[in-house]
Amino acid sequence: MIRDQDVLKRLQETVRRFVRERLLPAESRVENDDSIPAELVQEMRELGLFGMSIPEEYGGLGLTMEEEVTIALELGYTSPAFRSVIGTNNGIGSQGIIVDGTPEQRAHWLPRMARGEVIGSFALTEPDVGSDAASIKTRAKREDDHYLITGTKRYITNAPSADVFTLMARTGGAGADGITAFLVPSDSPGLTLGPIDKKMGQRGTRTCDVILENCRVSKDSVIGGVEGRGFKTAMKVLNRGRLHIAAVCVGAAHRLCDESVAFARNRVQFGKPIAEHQLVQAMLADMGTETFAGHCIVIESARRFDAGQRIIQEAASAKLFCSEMVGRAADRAVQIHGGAGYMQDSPVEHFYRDVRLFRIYEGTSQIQQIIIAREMIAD
Ligand code: COS
Repeated sequence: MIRDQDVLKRLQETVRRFVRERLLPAESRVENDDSIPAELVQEMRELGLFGMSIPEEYGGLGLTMEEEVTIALELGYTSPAFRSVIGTNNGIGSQGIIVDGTPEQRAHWLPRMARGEVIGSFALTEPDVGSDAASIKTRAKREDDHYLITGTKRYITNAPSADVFTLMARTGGAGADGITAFLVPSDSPGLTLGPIDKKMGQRGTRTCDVILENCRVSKDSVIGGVEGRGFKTAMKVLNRGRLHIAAVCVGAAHRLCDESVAFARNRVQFGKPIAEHQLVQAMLADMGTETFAGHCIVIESARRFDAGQRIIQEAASAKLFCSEMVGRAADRAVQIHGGAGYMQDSPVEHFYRDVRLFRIYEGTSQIQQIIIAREMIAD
């Protein structure tokens, strides 16, 4: 649902200009420095990008899902690391509080998250627990008016800069019902961070372990104030997150198309631009068609989300299709660029590595397939 076409169009144009004029020129700097320049983070704050999906009553832009994916499509056009800076505050780092938090938790955290003064992060994955999210081992033990949490969380996006974690820990027995979602401030006693991970791509995005040793948090830090609801909170957060990631994938595929067309029009082989060779045209056509298909699946799924429909299958389908699709687009883009595409100064080289993660995080392609099939069979 788009509430006001003109307002959204203005926001979209502003973000598009920001991406093309400010972020694109900084891509190689981010690759080399493995960090996002502070002045660009500040500009993102000023544009309100940290609070896109946070309700207006808490100082955010309160975008609907269709509006949010429209902006995510724009942000996806550049290095994914830029989107990651604001990604957790809009998605997995804030949505748990928005969908299941108490009024006090919302009032305490959301306004500062919306302004980008506080960074939220999401801690579900563990050294031995990835896809099988219901089997997490981190334990939270209640003692008087507080909990003591012990365990390790792994590959946690934005953990090095996070102020608060939406963190899943076991308060009950085995399985999904024994899991509780906590809001754990990063300065809680007993919480430390591991060294920053060295990754294949997405340079500029920081991930690391979050280590909890009898980490003490108040009893009021249970999201929604009720134990045993953490798994469902996590799943609801991921449904929305998967749609957002799908939009980012389509944005990246769009960029790969544009780079490939521009290169193919200029690169001359056998006496004419390679864009005039039919085998190159076939690759361009496949990229263009699949990008368009991804765009359609994202917009339609977002509309269904805004209409209040159950979109578990749609979100998984969008994530599956778009993350696999952008992988194929990146592969073709490198192929069209030939040797130049294999060089680090080519824009498509880092995308080739960056987009690989989309098929893994927020649920692997295989997990999305399981979710889709289960929904189809249950229907
Ligand atoms: N949305 C809303 N509710 C959901 C849900 C979803 N996407 N998926 C599961 N649930 C609910 C179920 O309806 C069930 O509720 P009831 O007990 O009321 O019936 C409950 O949660 C338990 O679900 P289920 O029995 O399906 O749990 P499983 O252990 O079989 O696991 C999968 C389900 C595989 C779908 C889940 O573990 C998953 O998504 N794994 C991937 C995790 C992931 O994305 N990790 C990436 C790291 S986070 S960046």
